[in-house]
Amino acid sequence: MNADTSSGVERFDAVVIGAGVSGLYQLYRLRELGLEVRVYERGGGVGGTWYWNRYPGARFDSESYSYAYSFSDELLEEWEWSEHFAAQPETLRYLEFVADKFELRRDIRFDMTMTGAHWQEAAREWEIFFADGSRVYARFLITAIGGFATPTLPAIEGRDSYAGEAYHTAQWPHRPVDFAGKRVAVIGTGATGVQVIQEVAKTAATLSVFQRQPNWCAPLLNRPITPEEQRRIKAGYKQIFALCNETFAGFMHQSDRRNAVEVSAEEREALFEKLYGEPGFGIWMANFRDVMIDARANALLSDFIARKIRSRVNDPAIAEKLIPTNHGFGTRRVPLETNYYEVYNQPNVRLVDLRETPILRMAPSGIVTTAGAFDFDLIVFATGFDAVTGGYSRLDLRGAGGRRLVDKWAEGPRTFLGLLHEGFPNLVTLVGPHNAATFCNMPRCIEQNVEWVTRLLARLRAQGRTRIEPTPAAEDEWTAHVLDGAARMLLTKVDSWFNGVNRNVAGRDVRRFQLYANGLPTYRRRCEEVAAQDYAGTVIA
Ligand code: NA7
Repeated sequence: MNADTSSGVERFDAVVIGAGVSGLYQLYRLRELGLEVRVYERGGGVGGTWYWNRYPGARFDSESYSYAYSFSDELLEEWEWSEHFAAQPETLRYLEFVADKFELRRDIRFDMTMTGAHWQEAAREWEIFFADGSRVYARFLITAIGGFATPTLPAIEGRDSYAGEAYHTAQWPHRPVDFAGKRVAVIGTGATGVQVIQEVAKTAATLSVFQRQPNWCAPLLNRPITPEEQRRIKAGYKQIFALCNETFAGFMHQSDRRNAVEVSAEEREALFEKLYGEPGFGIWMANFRDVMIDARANALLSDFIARKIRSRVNDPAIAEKLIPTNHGFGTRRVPLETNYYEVYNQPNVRLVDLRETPILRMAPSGIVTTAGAFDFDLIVFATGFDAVTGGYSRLDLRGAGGRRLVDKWAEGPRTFLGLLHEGFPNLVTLVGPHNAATFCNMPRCIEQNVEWVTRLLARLRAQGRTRIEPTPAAEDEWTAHVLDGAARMLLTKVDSWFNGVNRNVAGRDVRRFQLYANGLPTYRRRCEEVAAQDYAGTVIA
């Protein structure tokens, strides 16, 4: 099976959708295997998430060196990160460097938006459609669209009537946007909103933050990497990746074996204080092991963070508005911040609490709340994404017998390993729902995903097999494993994109867990067991 262009129709062994972190690596591996692979990318360049999210302040919450690809010693040696938590332009440069180094671009077609794909049973291939009207065929369809392919604008009456400058953070212009002297509004206070607010506050004449719900934020504590640290990082890559692979979510932070509710108040406070003073996700990932499971433990941690917020915000009334009351620390994605709380001490910054004064509508000059009309020169929508399954619900994906993926997932995702799909032969979803990569220091899980898929395709090829599909029983078992594991976590009791809730999208107001919360080591072990048993749970033909 090769790329067949003789009839004017392009046929591939595998088509990969997306040229972000996972698509680039999948291309590299499948090409190495000798397959004919083509990547189609919606954007004008490589980078995926890091191509689109160019808003000021966009930056890693993962230690840069823990986010790097681990597969090439040469690449690890050549690339130098400048900061412990690199900003978006540097990450994009890194991914461009990777694409150049491994000559990946020759197999990528840019500005190509996939609109759907239909499985053709007789030919055992996917017919794949694009927005420009073209189509190609592939034995395997591998989606590498990430979890944040679909930005969502707020469902506010009159939104499009606003006549000033307005940008969603994930559709940011490629030219610099100047805030100086402008009256700026930011809607949204998730991980993105927090990053962008910190930047805008530096230069805007006025900044109004429209907050519907506060999130629990913690210090990032970023700084440049010194030459000595650079040497140590390069010498220690093996240990860094080994550590990440042992941890729950692939970060360099191993959880504490103790329970918060069992130690003394002094011991508890000491660990909270230590972690709050350390860079990165330690406060979330290296905390007492019960804080994400036991509501009492979580309340102790939340109380500690609340005290920190009160100590950083001058106006006590504003501090209270910034403290979440409807969910505990870490039960939604924790935004990491740099002087975020201090922003609210600035005279040019105003917090608009939408629980007290909801938005009524948007008008040509700005935003109207129950407290009155506010005029703006520029509005930033940091309103998030139709995350994870949302990227799939906009695709016309039809499997065997014309069955639609959106129908299959109508009551929530059902998958095998978050990678394979009953009724959708030869469809592989990297970073798919119910896949560990959705709750992970992404590249750590992405490398696992890609390497597992590569081994599978090598096995099929070696034995001349052309079709794989998981059994309904295997999917049932996997879905139960995912949901049972999640049920013990406090994060399933809260509205967030983790649970597929996005009130800007019709039908997305019911909690349906779409991540994987049993941890990377368990996920890896389960995937290894399936492979070791010659892909038990699938039918190969
Ligand atoms: P998030 O985490 O989904 O945050 C979106 C924010 O926008 C959040 O504060 C929302 O408030 C707010 N929002 C959404 N719609 C509205 C409307 N209609 N009115 C007012 N406010 C609204 O997205 P992010 O981009 O910050 O982060 C996504 C992931 O990207 C992140 O977790 C990282 O892993 C990378 P709400 O909380 O729903 O009340």
